Amino acid sequence: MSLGQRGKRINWKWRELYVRLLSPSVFILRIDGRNFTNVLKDFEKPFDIRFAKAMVETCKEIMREFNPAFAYTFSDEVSFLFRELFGCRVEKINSIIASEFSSRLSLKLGIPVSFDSRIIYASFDEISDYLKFRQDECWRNHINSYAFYTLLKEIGDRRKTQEFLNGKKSSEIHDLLFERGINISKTPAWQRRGIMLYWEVVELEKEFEGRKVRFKRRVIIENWDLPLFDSEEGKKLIEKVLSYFR
Ligand SMILES: Nc1nc2c(ncn2[C@@H]2O[C@H](COP(=O)(O)OP(=O)(O)OP(=O)(O)O)[C@@H](O)[C@H]2O)c(=O)[nH]1
Ligand SMILES: [Mg+2]
Repeated sequence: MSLGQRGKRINWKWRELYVRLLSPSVFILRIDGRNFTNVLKDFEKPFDIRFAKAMVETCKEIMREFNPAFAYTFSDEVSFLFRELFGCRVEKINSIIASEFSSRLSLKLGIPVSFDSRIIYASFDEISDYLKFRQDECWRNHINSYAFYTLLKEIGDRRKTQEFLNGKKSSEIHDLLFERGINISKTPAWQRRGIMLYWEVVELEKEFEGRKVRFKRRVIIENWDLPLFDSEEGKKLIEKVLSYFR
């Protein structure tokens, strides 16, 4: 307790107004890189496999440390599905996951990076719809990035390139790129649909004192060749991934 400006006693603990803000017990958390347009200016455009691999490796470390059911990533964002983290304290969850991710990725890239973080409420049955929402964004981001960087080479000015593309339909962009030798429906699946990491139980066999011993182990699967989340195959995959928390 200390004396404030008008001589009133202030209990500074009470001014931690947001400490009681709580998350649901199961929640989605999405982080997004701050100013990555500039941070990644020396990386290959529109997609750099080295950056994608660094993101995936960092997701794996977060999965081992905090045990989410999945991580779904594209561009500079990741969505996780967590259960009961830090007594559901929103400030703690957002700040710790963002800083763990940022510091681990900074070490891999050799440049300082930071991420913002938000919690998204979704009931269990709504999670597949959320994933479809992010996968649609991945597809839009993929088309726009290819179009932007391909046309920037011709136009030479970022603002003019963006103005030229504004309001163009995706079929028009498809044709523009096709004329320039890029078929955006044939680019690598991870660029079009994102990358998902999740747990799977595998059975392994080892020699132990001359005898074969079978045992089960939880491993992280990296899926760089995802189906569309709203296809039959996609729905089955999500069902399997969510069974980790059921
Ligand atoms: N060069 C390069 N850039 C990438 C890659 N992946 C994502 N980006 C860039 O990262 C940026 C992500 O978009 P945003 O999150 O909307 O933009 P931002 O600059 O991070 O801005 P804020 O998130 O608002 O701070 C885009 O400009 C992408 O082009 C990559 O593999 N290579
Ligand atoms: Mg960003």
